[in-house]
Amino acid sequence: MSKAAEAIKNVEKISPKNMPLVEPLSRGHRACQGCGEVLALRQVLKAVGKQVIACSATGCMEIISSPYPQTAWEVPWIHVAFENVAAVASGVEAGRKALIRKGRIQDDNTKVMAFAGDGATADIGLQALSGAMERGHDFVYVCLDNEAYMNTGIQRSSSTPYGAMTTTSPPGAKSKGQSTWKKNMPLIAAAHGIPYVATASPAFHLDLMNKARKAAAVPGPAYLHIYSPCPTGWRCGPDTAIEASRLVVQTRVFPLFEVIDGRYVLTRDITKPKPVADYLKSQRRFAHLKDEDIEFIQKRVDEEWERLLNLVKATNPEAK
Ligand SMILES: Cc1ncc(C[n+]2csc(CCOP(=O)(O)OP(=O)(O)O)c2C)c(N)n1
Ligand code: SF4
Repeated sequence: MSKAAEAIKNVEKISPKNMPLVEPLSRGHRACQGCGEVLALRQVLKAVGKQVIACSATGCMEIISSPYPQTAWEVPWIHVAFENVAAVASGVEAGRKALIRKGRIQDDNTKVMAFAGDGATADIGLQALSGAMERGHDFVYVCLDNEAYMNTGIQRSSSTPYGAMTTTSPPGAKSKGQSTWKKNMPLIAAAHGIPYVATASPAFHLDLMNKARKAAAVPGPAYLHIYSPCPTGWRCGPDTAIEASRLVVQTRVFPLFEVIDGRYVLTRDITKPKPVADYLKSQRRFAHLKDEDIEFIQKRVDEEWERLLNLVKATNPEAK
């Protein structure tokens, strides 16, 4: 059995019956009403608990949780630059290891975790993240993907989906909105050969929380990529985050899967997918798209799903 699979085997599974009561991210933060990103963050922290040192890149979750002299964090927390959260988490983890080796502190299984938006992860902090994964630091990196640079006013990122309206990808006579396909960060993380990679969505909260627990349990780097609706930036009502989080999975736009020591596992098979149009039509950032644009997106989503199934087949030869 692989090292990650061995560690995951002993993780206590969260169910509605043993839902943790701990709230490492307290009430009273300043996220917008209906923010899906803060909900995802809360779910992760409830699952992992208080034995955490949190490193936060600049972005929405840092701004809304830490208006000095107040804080919503009930665990040790450090705010670092937009571009280097994985490097700082590496330093914290290496420092702890050295102190444990010298007998200066006890090894109490505290987990070092890094939290960052998609802009910090897929664009400006990618180099630091790649380095930390390659060096094999024992930490969990959580990308809270609201699909744009929200904190500074809804600019596109390389994780913004094709066709979406942002302030720097405005639709018009000569533009369909975002002109490139969303960067596949989970597969980029998996290509580093790290022990654990997973995608999650806050509508499937038990799945999300159990993946967070597994990520914290594996020795070495773990990467969690969490779909995080932003009603403010997506121009939607504050009651839309969960519905979007469900539809994105049911339409296969954002598949739920794990990569455990290189082995791809689909954690929710979508045998009867809803049309991608159902997902797109529920959000105003896609309101300008024409039928042919939606057809193009549907075709690409179908292709990406097939590609994922092929990865599952290729890495689970015993299941053939
Ligand atoms: C080097 C650098 N460039 C730009 C900024 C300004 N800045 C702060 S937060 C942010 C956007 C964050 O976007 P993302 O990481 O996607 O997180 P979100 O706010 O969407 O949660 C930007 C551009 C900065 N702090 N540092
Ligand atoms: S701008 Fe979006 S991601 Fe940021 S706090 Fe508001 S709803 Fe959440």
